[in-house]
Amino acid sequence: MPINPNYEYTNAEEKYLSAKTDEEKILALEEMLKTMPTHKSAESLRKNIRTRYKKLKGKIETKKQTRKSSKKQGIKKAEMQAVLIGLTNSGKSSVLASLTNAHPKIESYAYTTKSPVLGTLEYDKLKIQIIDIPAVESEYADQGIINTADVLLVIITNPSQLQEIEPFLENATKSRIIILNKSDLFSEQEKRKLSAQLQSKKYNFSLFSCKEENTEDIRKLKEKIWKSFGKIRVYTKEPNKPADKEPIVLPQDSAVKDVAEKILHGFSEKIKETRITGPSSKFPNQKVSLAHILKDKDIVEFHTR
Ligand SMILES: Nc1nc2c(ncn2[C@@H]2O[C@H](COP(=O)(O)OP(=O)(O)OP(=O)(O)O)[C@@H](O)[C@H]2O)c(=O)[nH]1
Ligand SMILES: [Mg+2]
Repeated sequence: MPINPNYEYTNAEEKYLSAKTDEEKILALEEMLKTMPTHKSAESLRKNIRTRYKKLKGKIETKKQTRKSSKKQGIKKAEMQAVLIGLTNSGKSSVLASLTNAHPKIESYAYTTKSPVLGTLEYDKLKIQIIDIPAVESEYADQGIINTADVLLVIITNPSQLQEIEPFLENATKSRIIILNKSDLFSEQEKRKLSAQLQSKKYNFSLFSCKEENTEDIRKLKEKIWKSFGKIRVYTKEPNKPADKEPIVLPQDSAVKDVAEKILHGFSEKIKETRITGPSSKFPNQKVSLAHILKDKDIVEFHTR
């Protein structure tokens, strides 16, 4: 459908096309938004411009943020790191408080969180670092952490917010969990509808409430978060002793040799015999080679020379 642009719009568009820097592009896009036709048939164009605008803003923010980078804020990346992403007031800090030992500032007004807050999620003796960052659309946003985290926890209060958040999530290959927070504000029927909607998009999602949280919901969400890292946990055991309570976390499809090397570099050369009990063994105490591929929750017993 023709959108019949006026002179100002055409002019702004030309500026955009000939812009050399991101800052020039942003200015031109702002002008395009201001001067573009307001009628219905121009709606998809407006959306398109807005998306371009937000993406560019995100990019410029990243540049700024690398200066006052996350290193300066003293965040050392843990083995498993997830970041809470969402618009302001979606409840990111509340989710951090529900899942971890952290006590972030939680307020009903917008843009409460102004710098990253760290928390440690504990699940089954596993420790997962969770970072609450300022709202993606805010001037305090931190693109750097979004890019380095292993898992993105996208906090929304309505599926429509996903479109607004998307331009800020450049690295689409990361594992993502959509958490529809404040589900206490919906009726049972509305919740079923929302679930069906998210399901139809094949999202990995959970409905959650920080107001009506219960231990079972929290446990399930923690489990989902752990699973999204795609790792396995393996318990080591000394002969004639019970297995260690603390698991060793490894990438999926790791071998017995990888466990040994993770315990101590060079340790695999000292191993005389390995016995496995668990999902990857055919029977308890099965003797296996260093090349044996492990599964989640295997117990590994090393006999050294
Ligand atoms: N009803 C309801 N309110 C919630 C829930 N989770 C958070 N809230 C409220 O929503 C408001 C915002 O919560 P925050 O956790 O500060 O939100 P945020 O996403 O961290 O917001 P900013 O840091 O300001 O961008 C607070 O008043 C919370 O009490 C929930 O599950 N249900
Ligand atoms: Mg917050």
